[in-house]
Amino acid sequence: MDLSKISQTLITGKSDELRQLIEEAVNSDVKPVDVLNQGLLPGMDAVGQKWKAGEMFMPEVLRSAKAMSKSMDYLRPMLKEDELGNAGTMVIGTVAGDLHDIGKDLAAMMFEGAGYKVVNIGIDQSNESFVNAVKEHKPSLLGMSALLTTTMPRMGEVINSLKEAGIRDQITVIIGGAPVTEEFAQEIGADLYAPNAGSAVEITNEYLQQN
Ligand code: B12
Repeated sequence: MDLSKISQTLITGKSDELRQLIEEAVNSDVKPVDVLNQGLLPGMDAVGQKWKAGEMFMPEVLRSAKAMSKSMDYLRPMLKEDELGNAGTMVIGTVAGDLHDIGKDLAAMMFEGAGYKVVNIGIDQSNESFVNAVKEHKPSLLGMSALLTTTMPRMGEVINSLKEAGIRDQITVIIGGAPVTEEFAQEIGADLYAPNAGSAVEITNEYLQQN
């Protein structure tokens, strides 16, 4: 099945049609993780680009985002079936002042699919909430997302708070979000940066194998 149809339908935001296509794909033995990686993720990336280029407007973007969420609700239980085993716990959230969660939720889902127990603490999370969540859930991995250049500095602050609490060394920190870069990750002392949700698990697993 041509999974680019799924990308195209996601861009149009037609939830029912999209659901039908996803069901067809899954029923014709396409792996749910491929529906996500080769259908939905490229579609959502295109939505971001089209909005930036002025080819899509906010109501359309939101329609696509809603269709993406609904598709995620449908796919999530199936991705869990793909689990490779118990890879550990991950805490993930969007930093304070930032309400964007589509990319963060996609990253969370990819880690779930790879066998992590994911504790998604949501959007607009204070530095303290991140530290408290790490203390409470004792994850091996902490993921932070920021979509605004103005909220990116919160990531460095969370890392500093973790150091102050004496727990920085117990976890691997991975950051992401459209404005985030590898250089920025190094600057603030994060362990890892992933440019997209699709590559995040691979980057993490490679790093964990070497460290
Ligand atoms: C959808 C959207 C919104 C929606 C968010 C809905 C939601 N539930 O998330 C709404 C309408 C609420 C919104 C609001 C605003 N937005 Co907005 N938004 C976007 C938009 C169009 C798409 C973001 C998105 O979902 N992309 C699709 C996902 C799949 O991509 P992604 O988030 O980058 O995630 C991928 C990777 O980055 C990575 N990733 C992301 N997080 C993480 C975390 C980890 C741990 C890892 C490993 C990977 C990872 O994996 C993901 C999948 O591959 C972007 C444009 C863009 N090109 O990014 C603007 C954009 C981010 N928004 C912008 C702005 C300015 C705003 C507002 C200030 C607008 C306003 N004037 O009110 C507000 C701010 C609200 C706030 N306080 O946060 C600007 C930011 C500019 C900047 N440089 O700071 C952008 C870039 C648009 C632009 N070109 O101007 N927005």
